[in-house]
Amino acid sequence: MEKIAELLHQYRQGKGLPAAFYTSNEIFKFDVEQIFKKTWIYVGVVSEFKKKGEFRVVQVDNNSIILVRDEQGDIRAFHNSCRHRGAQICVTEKGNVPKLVCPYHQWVYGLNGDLIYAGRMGESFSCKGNGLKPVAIESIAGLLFINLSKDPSYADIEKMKTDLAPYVGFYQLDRLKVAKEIDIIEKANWKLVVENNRECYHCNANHPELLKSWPPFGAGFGWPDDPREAAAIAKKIDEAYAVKRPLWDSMGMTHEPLDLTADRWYRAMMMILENGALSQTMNGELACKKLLPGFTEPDNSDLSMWTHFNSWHHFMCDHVVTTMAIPISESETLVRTRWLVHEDAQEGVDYDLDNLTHVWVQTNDQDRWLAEINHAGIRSDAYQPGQYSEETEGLVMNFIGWYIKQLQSGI
Ligand code: 3BY
Ligand code: FES
Ligand code: FE
Repeated sequence: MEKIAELLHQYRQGKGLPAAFYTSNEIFKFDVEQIFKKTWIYVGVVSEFKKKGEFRVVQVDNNSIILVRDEQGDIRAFHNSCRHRGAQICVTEKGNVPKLVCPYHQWVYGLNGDLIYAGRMGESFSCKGNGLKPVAIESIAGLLFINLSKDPSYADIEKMKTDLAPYVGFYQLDRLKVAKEIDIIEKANWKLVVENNRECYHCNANHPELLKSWPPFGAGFGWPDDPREAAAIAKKIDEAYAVKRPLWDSMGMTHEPLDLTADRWYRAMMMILENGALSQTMNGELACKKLLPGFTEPDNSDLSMWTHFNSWHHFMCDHVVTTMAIPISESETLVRTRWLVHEDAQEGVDYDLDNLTHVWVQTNDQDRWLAEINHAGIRSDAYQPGQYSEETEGLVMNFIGWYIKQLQSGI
């Protein structure tokens, strides 16, 4: 604790963190207690749970969590630890079950977590009071967030719901399906994974596939050096938005930019895809011929959303790409990406999986490599925190500021 207080003291606003924040196991443990077990973590999307009994298991540090759609259609979260002798109940990562049955001595739990059967326990034993321990779970128009704290901050998630649900709601996530899910494990501290995600300073040199459709200027991603050129581009962007806004309004889309503030730890921005692209594909054409339920015509918009600390999303007219980062250790981070399409879209007819996933498979791999060389370089004796760029790394600075604030509250 003293060490962390001392390190926090060394931290200078506007610069990166001292190396130990990225490399020390002791600080990782502190991150676990102060952040992963206190804040709302993005863990999944309603589109994964089509039927009742459909479940997913997600690991957050030592806790295995079951997410399951119950009889009423609600998605619940429970600790994956039997109330008998503690065994894990769900031992596969996903599946569909009528009840949750512990493999050890077959105690049976309902999908609402209640213990409903325990054999040979004698008359004095009561199932009541032996239900699975619940975990707080909230849905932001279908994006699922859990909180492992015994006393979660509902004010935080309610504010986020009010702010973000209008943006996300348009995309009707309950009418989409997961076409593909891919996990990668990055050999980098989770904060480097997030820092990399919060800037596009690295994009021009590293993301050729993304840049086929990604607007290369504006909105914190940097401007050309020549002020006249920058002004001309800004004018072009303004004109493009002036044309799109009334159209989005008429479709009922929420599209005003929602910026980070001192107490807003998430951000939404409606982007207009570049080069005439309608979707984040290599040729800019739709990745899925069946448009998402809210669209009758193709549209070149990309609602981009980022939440501290662990998610980023792109909502387009034909598919959604949604990503979560879950820290594993001080030097490993799970990055799980899902591609969602209309639930009635057919693979091979409406979409080709390789075409649908190509841009973000490549982009994620490039970002993995960047986070890994960043982590490896920080381990050098010569590393000292360098200065962030005000123009292009403002969102990184905001994330680091948020991180420091979370740590300070625990000291
Ligand atoms: O789109 C993303 O999620 C991030 C933000 C900026 C760069 N990058 C690819
Ligand atoms: Fe689950 Fe015994 S540990 S039934
Ligand atoms: Fe990137």
